[in-house]
Amino acid sequence: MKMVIAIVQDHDSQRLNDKLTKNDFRNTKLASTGGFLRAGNTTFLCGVEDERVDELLKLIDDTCGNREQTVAPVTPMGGNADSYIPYPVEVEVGGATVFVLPIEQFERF
Ligand code: 2BA
Ligand code: 2BA
Repeated sequence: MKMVIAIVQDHDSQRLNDKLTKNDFRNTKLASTGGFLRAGNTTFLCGVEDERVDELLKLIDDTCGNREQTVAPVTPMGGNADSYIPYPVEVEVGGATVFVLPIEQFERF
């Protein structure tokens, strides 16, 4: 058995939760905060049999994979108009940070 820890964007968490439950991956969802951006993210703990780890990783990748998103320009309020980009730009958002740990013992009391 393995413990898969997946840190994902809040934006993806509901969809990931739905897919995990639908595919019979038992899981626990924690509200977490990234140390760098200090913004909220979501951490999933998922204890899973060894033979289903790859299936789980694929599900996380498919649900939370990086994607390009178009960000509309924001008109500068005063300040330096030289840096203003007057057209939408593509940025990369999403993705997941995943750790797979061995489980020494699993009990349900
Ligand atoms: P929940 O996911 O909200 O599940 C609550 C209870 O619902 C479970 O109790 C179990 O009796 C039932 N249940 C959950 N998923 C099921 C399914 N796919 N089919 C049938 N019954 C299901 P517990 O097994 O005692 O788990 C209590 C809580 O412990 C779970 O809350 C979850 O937060 C965590 N948990 C359990 N197994 C886990 C695992 N493999 N990985 C991560 N967290 C787990
Ligand atoms: P990611 O590398 O995709 O990480 C997203 C979130 O995953 C992180 O949020 C953190 O909560 C968690 N995480 C990533 N690596 C981890 C690790 N080794 N152990 C435990 N948790 C981990 P944030 O810390 O807020 O970081 C958000 C994004 O900022 C990161 O995205 C990365 O692109 C960037 N970043 C983080 N630290 C950086 C640094 N020291 N220098 C430059 N960019 C950094």
